Amino acid sequence: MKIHSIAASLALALTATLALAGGNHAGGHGHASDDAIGVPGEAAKVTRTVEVDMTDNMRFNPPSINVRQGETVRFKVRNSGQLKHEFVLGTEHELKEHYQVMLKNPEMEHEEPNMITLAGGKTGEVIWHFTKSGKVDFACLQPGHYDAGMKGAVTVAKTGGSGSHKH
Ligand SMILES: [Cu+2]
Repeated sequence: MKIHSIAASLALALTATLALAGGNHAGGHGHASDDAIGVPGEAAKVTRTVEVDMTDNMRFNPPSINVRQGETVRFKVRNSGQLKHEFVLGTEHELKEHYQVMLKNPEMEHEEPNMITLAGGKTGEVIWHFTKSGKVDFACLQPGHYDAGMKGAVTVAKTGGSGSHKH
């Protein structure tokens, strides 16, 4: 619900997007477009493990990750800094919206299958099934971190590509 009131206050910037989203948001909490980035994955179906490091330099290492459509990826996320960081998968639009909510509610604790929040020195994981080709963004939504450039992207290659093979 908070996401919606924030969205309303950003109406000028978001008008176009909200219009596109139509009535989809009715009972939601930002979940309407989950399948735009894929769906939560099952541990038993993991096809690839990717290690992601989060640092107090406000960076993800690596900042760009390549997977293939249909893969279930285990992101082994490590916070090698001392500050709290998080790894959140989403569309750029969702991430920006969520970040605005976090700025206004810095104490907000949130937990969803598409994210992991870690205190300094901790590790955790997110298992995600990439169902569509394209780009899936990720970011740290802790106040100030996203603005400082703590973001990256997963490029999801189309499987069974028609003629776009490169060797
Ligand atoms: Cu961070």
